[in-house]
Amino acid sequence: MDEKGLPEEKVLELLAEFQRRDMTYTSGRILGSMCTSSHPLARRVYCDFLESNLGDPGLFRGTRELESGVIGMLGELLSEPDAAGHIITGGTEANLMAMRAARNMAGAEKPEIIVPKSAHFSFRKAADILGLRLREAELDRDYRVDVESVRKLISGNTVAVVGVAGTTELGRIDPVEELSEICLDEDIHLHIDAAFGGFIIPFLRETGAELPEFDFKLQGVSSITVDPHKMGLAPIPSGCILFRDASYLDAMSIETPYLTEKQQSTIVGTRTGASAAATWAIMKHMGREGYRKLALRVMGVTRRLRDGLVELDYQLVVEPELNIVAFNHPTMGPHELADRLEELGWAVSVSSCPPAIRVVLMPHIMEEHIELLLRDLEGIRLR
Ligand code: 0PR
Repeated sequence: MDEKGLPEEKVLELLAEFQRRDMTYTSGRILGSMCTSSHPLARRVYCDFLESNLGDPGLFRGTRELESGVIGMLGELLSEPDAAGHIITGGTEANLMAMRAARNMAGAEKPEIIVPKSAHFSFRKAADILGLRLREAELDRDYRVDVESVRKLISGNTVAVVGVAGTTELGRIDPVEELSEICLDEDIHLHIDAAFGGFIIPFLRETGAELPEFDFKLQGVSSITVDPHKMGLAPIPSGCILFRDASYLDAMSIETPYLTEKQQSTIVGTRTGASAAATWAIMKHMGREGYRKLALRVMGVTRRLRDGLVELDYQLVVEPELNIVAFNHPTMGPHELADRLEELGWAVSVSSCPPAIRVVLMPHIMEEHIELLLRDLEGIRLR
């Protein structure tokens, strides 16, 4: 640190230089992210609530009510209006909390969790932090978890089974109904990672799309991760963990002797209320109708990309169910294709299972961006 401070103007000037090196969502060039431009209303509210601290909620009673309000709205959306939970930093923290609750409730000697091979890497972190053995279930030909494989991995030490509603790489939805039945029979915590899918599957279903059930309507589901900072249009960080009832939060609550709340179940102590306020604002502003329209729009853009790729003889990994398209060049490997696209200014990501170029059609990707991308992909095909 320098001895003397700089004038504000100078600091801002320096920062602008750094920020110019960042990519922007609005350029339409970020094709592999699950985050997107946040709504101007959400940004404004975020700044307004910057100083609130939900780690000491008795001081910020209004903001605490906003957090409860979001939990209520999301609980209702996911078929359990009395669900309990918190607004936290994102899917990683939500999955960690779910695994912690499941472990504490079960009390197994050598706790194990069963996750699909397609599960997000946050479960590896959770297993490491919580001392859980991670068992990976196989996928079927459609890249959904193979239910028989899950069944075979269940043992007396299993404390949780995880299903994914909207996998990170391909946007697949696991057969949650069958997982729910197994977990009810075996009395095992079933956690659904709908970090990505939670803000789009329910709305697509409302428009008549034939997508499977994945939420608390299925009695075996104990907890759900859903991230407002993905398809919910909330600013980063905003994740949400929902439990069927408050007993799961009690199972991991710690006494907090001198704070305004006497028990705390979140991992983080001092934590911003800005995320909860901004998420509340955007959900109130969008309403179900707004999210339905958004879901239909991104699926339209997804279809345009899918059709264009097929016309150009690129190979789709699977028919997209949600707004993620994974594909391959008929001869060139995905890493080489990713490099070519990068040279042309596109930031794509490469999936691992199977290796393919993966494009997430987030709300910042417009039809015109896809037309440009397809033109570049055509150029690559002709070379
Ligand atoms: N669960 C699922 C199904 C996810 O896809 C993700 C993140 C998480 C949990 C973890 O969420 P947080 O990252 O909020 O903790 N999926 C993306 C991924 O890891 C996140 C992402 C977002 C990656 C933007 C890149 C990027 O530019 O691929």
